[in-house]
Amino acid sequence: MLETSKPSLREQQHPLIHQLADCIEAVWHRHLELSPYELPADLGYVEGRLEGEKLTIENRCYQTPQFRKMHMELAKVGTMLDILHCVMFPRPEYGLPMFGCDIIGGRGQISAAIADLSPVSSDRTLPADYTSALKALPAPNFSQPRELPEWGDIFSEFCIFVRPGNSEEESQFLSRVEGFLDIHCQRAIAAQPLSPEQQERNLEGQRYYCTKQQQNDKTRRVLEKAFGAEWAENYMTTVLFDFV
Ligand code: BLA
Repeated sequence: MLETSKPSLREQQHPLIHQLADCIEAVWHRHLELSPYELPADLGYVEGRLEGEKLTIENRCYQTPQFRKMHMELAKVGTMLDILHCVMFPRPEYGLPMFGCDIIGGRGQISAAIADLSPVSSDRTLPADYTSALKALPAPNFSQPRELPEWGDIFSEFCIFVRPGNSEEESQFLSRVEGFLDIHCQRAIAAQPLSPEQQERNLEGQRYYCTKQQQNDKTRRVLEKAFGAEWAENYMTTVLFDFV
């Protein structure tokens, strides 16, 4: 019998989401030694209903010697909502920032595209080699920047949060995220383990980052409406933004 594998959700999503999902995986495979990461039981692939439409969530998750968890999630609610969510959680042994990206679209238009390398050090600044590499990327030029929410103090000066105005801006977003990922993976491979005291401070920084992200009411509301408050709380604290 012919083995047919289920087509990935990205085939049905906005082209920017599809391209970025492919790009993230390509960069990960290019630079890193990936092993599987098991998500909590039953949370790899999830279906629910939201306002009469089917909500589908598809998760991919890996780990490497440098990252304890690299998570990419694709979600789709009928034709209403298309989502890509991605976070790379570094192992605390290394002084690496958090890569995070979220793209939200609906009815053919992206309303929010955000990406950052967010510091976790106690002075809340990025390592100097990150800063210089990020400054060397082409300067971003977007016509519709968006304002960060109150909890957004976790993001760096390099964070981009925009509504892409046209296909040129969509490509620009894609290139910039690829730039972030290349810089991040190259530095991760070269990273050296830190002292136990510094490791503890990195963990503090990761906890702060996750606690703030858990305050994103827009994410919570979508999950609550489809799956209920308890499920949403569990998903946000064990799959999206867990910490140790
Ligand atoms: C915004 N996130 C949003 C929005 C929705 C979601 C519906 C509002 C879009 C808009 O205002 O146009 C929903 N995002 C989700 C859902 C999931 C998700 C349901 O990931 C998962 C299933 N969010 C992240 C990460 C970052 C992030 C990693 O998950 C950043 C690195 C940021 N999302 C983020 C920010 C906003 C947002 C800053 C805007 C919040 C606001 O304006 O209040």
